[in-house]
Amino acid sequence: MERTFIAIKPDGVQRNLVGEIIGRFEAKGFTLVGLKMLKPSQELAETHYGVHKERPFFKDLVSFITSGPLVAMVWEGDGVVAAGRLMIGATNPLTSNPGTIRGDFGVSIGRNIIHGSDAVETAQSEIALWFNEEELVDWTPVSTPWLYE
Ligand code: DAT
Ligand code: MG
Repeated sequence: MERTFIAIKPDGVQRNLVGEIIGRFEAKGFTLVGLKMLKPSQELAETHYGVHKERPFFKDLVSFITSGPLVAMVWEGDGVVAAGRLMIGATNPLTSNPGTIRGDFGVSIGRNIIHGSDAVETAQSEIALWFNEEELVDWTPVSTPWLYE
């Protein structure tokens, strides 16, 4: 089964969107296999956003993401990486479709509530960066035969 890394950023936590966001992934039919709240270190944030190191917004992005607690999660399911990105919406909340998390709850690109891995390979490296193997739980929800034929 595919897995993706999802993080509710400090703005999503401060705006009390944790339950709403977890509820959307649960209702969709994905399985939560890892969950923790943490205030990420500078090093973790810089590694996570390493691909954006040369971008002008990098410094602000890292200081924002380390500014408060975030909720780090691993979700599992068929096609969860791409579907998670669809549920999250476009990077700029002003152009994210209504019905997406960013489209429904955000107005600013630097406060876009949530992160989701952009590809299966990225998901694997982000999960390994944020979680230890023993923090991830293998389990099969009783709803599985009602979600998958
Ligand atoms: P996404 O989070 O949709 O994968 P990304 O990987 O291009 O988007 O960028 C990572 C984060 O960096 C994004 O969620 C918000 C911030 N960001 C991206 N482009 C930005 C910009 N032009 N100005 C300010 N922040 C930006
Ligand atoms: Mg990205």
